[in-house]
Amino acid sequence: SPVMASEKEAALAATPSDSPTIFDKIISKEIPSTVVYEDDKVLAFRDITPQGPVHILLIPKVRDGLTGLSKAEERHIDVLGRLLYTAKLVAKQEGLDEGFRIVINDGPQGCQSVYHLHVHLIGGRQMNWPPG
Ligand code: IU
Repeated sequence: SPVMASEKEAALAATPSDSPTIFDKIISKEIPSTVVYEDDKVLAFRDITPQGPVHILLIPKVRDGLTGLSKAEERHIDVLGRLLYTAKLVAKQEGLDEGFRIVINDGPQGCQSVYHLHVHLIGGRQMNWPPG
């Protein structure tokens, strides 16, 4: 893929689609990543462009149409709950006892660049509000 100056540029260049994404290769370990948690349903690994001392992505191992949160259906409710609960476990594991930020970007305006639903867990520094 082309080198992008920013995550926003990457998001605006991304085409929302059901095509395979780089996360499939991360799940299959074809592309190495630093895995911090894994079970039969969820994989959590360190983001390659961390936005804080801790920046982890949590993804469903099977996408099942869940390209983004806006595509969620009732059948996804269990995995959606599992992703958030796992984020809490990983936050504890990472020692984020003072707090953390959970983000789900959706679509071009939400700055989504990879169309396989993912939950960002960011922590280890003071966050700001509103987000950019
Ligand atoms: P977004 O919410 O779609 O913008 O998040 C995609 C994230 O995936 C972003 O933070 C990237 O840094 C991250 N990422 C990654 O960790 N490894 C990769 O090979 C690619 C993107 I491409």
